[in-house]
Amino acid sequence: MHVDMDAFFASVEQRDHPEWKGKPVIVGGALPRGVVATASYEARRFGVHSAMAVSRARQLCPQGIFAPPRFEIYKEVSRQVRKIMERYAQDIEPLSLDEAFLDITGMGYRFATLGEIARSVKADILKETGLIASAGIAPNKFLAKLASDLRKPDGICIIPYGQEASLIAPLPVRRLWGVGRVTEEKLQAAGYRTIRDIQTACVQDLEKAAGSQAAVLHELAWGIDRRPVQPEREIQSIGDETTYEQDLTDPREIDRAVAIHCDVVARRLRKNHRAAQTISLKVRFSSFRTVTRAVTREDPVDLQEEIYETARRLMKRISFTEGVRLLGITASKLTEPMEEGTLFPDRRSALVKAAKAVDAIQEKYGDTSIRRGFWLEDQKKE
Ligand code: TTP
Ligand code: MG
Repeated sequence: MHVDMDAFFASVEQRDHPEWKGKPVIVGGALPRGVVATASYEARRFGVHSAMAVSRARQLCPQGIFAPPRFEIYKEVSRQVRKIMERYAQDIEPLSLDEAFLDITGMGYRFATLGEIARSVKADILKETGLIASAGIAPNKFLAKLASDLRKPDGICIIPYGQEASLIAPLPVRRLWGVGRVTEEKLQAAGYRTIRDIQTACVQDLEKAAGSQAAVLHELAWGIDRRPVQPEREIQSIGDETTYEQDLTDPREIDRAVAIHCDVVARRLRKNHRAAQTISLKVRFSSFRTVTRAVTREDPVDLQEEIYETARRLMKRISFTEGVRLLGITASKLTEPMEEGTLFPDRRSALVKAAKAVDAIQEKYGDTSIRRGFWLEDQKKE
């Protein structure tokens, strides 16, 4: 089953501003050159759609209500919807804030019909969030997503086993998963307009228009898609450890190694949008004696400075009487990152900004493009 919220951001705004119900609402960037994130169905009638310049939307729909996005609220609703979905499926694969695949294989024992499952999910979402979703149920992901879109808004569409190929045959080729504007144009130029045209084509001919995509498109056209629902498994911990080629004996070197592990762990936490309440330090000495010390903090952390400060406290609880063979830092008891400015607002928000800037640079130019100072000595040696 694929569940997708109708005009998601705009519907949330209409829910929270009841006077906007039934009116064209356009959610988009507040800047003059911003684009439309989404438009209510009332606004879509004027030709307004996602990714259109807000200025263009104003021309098409001068009476529209233009609202800036409130991502925190949308994320919260998304979490609520996710919780509802969890009642219906163990394996859930979110695609974005407002849509997900649910593997409902085997749910038949709780519901008399497939339609019943879809109605029940939609009813729960409406009751608990005040919002409307559309649902599609089909033998695979490609068809379920296509189905949820077919009867939008407030739609339920079921593609039963055996009817896959015939039901989608009349639809335009653009409905095939992976066919964007470019491929669509190529296919049309070669005379393929509907999915039926792809079904009846031979793969060799199709290759001339669609290249390496041809075989996949041919299968999709017949309603075949073998991709499984891939649930996000919650990560329980994030750790980083190194066994050193030569045992570390210099306290400054040990300290620096800990700082580096903290940096790696902090970055991975931020990348996964997680923060940790428990930090543990593992030390293995030359004799293979291994000690682990952990501390659980009240405030979840995701900055190197915070994790390092915690690790330093843990180090004080260990007596370093021999060489260090292995060092590791692990972050666990993972939760949502702290809201900005909750604690030590000024200092922390400066650190958060710095961390975000470094993350962005490393993301774009690679890990070694920018490093915190404590990494430096290593490179000098090299
Ligand atoms: P969609 O599900 O594509 O659109 P929608 O929910 O607004 O409308 P529909 O009823 O057709 O499903 O996207 C979900 C949200 O993601 C949407 O409300 C706003 C956001 N979004 C953008 O910010 N930019 C975009 O280009 C698109 C397509 C969506
Ligand atoms: Mg949607």
